[in-house]
Amino acid sequence: MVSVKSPTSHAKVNAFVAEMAALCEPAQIHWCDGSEEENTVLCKQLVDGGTFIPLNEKKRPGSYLARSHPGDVARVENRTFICSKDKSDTGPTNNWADPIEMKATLKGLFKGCMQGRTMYVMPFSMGPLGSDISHIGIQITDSAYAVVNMRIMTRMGQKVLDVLGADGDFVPCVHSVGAPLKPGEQDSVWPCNPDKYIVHFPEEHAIWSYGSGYGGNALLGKKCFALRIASVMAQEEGWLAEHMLILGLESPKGEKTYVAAAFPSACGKTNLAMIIPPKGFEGWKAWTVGDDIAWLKPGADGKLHAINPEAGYFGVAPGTSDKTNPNAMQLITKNTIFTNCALTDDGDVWWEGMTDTPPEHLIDWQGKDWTPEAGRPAAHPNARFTAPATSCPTLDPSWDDPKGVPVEAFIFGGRLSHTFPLVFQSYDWNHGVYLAATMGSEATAAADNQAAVRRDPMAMLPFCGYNMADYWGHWCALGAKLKHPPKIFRVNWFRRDENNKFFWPGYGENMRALAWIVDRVHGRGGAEETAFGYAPRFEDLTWEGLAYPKAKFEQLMHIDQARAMHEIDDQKEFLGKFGDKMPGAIQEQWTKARARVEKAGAAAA
Ligand code: SAT
Ligand code: MN
Repeated sequence: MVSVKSPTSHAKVNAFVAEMAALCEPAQIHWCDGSEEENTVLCKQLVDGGTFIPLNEKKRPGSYLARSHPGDVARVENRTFICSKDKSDTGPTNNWADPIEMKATLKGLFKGCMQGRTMYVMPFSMGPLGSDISHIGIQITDSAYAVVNMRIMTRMGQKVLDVLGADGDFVPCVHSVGAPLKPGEQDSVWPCNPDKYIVHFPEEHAIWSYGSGYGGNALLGKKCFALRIASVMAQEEGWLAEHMLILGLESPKGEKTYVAAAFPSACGKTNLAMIIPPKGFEGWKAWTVGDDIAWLKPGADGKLHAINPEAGYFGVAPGTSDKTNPNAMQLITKNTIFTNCALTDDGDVWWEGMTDTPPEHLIDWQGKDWTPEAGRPAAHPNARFTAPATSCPTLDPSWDDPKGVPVEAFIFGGRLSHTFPLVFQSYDWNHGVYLAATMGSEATAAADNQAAVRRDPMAMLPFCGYNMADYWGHWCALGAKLKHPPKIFRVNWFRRDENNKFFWPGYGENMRALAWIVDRVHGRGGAEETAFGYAPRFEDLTWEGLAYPKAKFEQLMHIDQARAMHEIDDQKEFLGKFGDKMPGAIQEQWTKARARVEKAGAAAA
């Protein structure tokens, strides 16, 4: 092994790197400085090795396309483990393994796993450098692809070591694609291993990931650190690590209100993070702080202050277009890494939904010729773009502020055809926690029957690093301590009418619900009490610029007693999984919610 001089005097960092080098046996070690020059060298190396295809410099300057191994295209939830000492601390919604046994398994897998490869050492900051809300990680990896992606997604390099100093805290993150090279062996374009392990040690605050080079499996700052390990740190230290976008809404008068919102996948989270106010909202501005993750800490002012721990967007490409999200389309015009998108004949990328008519010829995500008659998607459904936040046209001026931004509302939603109105507000904090704990999306887009709701509490189901019931308890406890807790709302953009058509146009028009939320936050918006919460009447929303009949709005907001009762009784099965870990406050909220629906039914009868 070629040893290089460490650029830090941090003894624990140096010991960690030495220990990993001894275990993984790389051919060489490279400490990432995060510089432009380093990035240029790594990208060239990825091009030379066939992992990166440079895109047309005129159409997508500074951009590349990568195609992964067909067996390595997404996060692997069934190979994701939370290894707490006590199994009950992992809870019924996570995979548990004994930490001592798992460490032994991993040490076996990692022994010699970087032979013939470079071990990169990446110091990275989740959040603005030096912010009280930020935290630092050190990722070891044998993937240059992971390095160039992490350089976009985090603040990475020497500047982080400078902040860390000689004894700062860091989360050790160990990653290998699990494909050692024999002397003289030709590397593959996307090295990986069929055996995959994404492992978290919550008590140690450590992450080990083996076998995958894709997305959250390899960019360990994202879901592994910023959600699973950070949620544990947040419980220990009294803050929140959430799967939320952060959006700043500025009125024509210059009043700025920040909201944070959590949705399960396929609910248009990136679109909402980059929303364009519709007709009738002239003078309003929507600012993006983050599209995926929020860290929120209580401030001296009694409010929650949020940062986006990331510095880039790792977004789903299919479905993104000038119609659905023009801001995202602008975000990815340059300096973007595309993964598993299709390649056009003129060296650009394409994916399903980008244009109404597909190009006549493409090279698909597996490198094969493709025509519209092919009968298979040209881009993988989980094809991604990695783009720097600084390219986002709606980037909030405070996105990099170490103090974060004050969050005044939490918004939770799902994709639900029936039962749930467009928007309503919880009666209080704990009621809001209950509404978030029981949220979810329909397992299938059902036409008329009452489809099963796949519960995804706070959209954290695969991302909470400890027992979900303890997490709800933490939410309740934190809210009680805040002088000015955010108000909590539920939204549903996806309700369908009796013809199975969406009731609500969605996209930019969602601004009408957001504006009501802003009004409620500032104590202005009108509302009525319903079985679910405070809900807007027709006259409480702004209708300028949209012809939406009052009768239709009333249907959109209607709570059907039988459906509501079915929903509440259905929640019992999910909540029951947590046994006596279940916080009494949530149990109580469920009982109250059921009583409200019962009472509304009796009043209507
Ligand atoms: O691959 S990521 O984990 O970064 C994105 C996702 O699957 O949610
Ligand atoms: Mn996400």
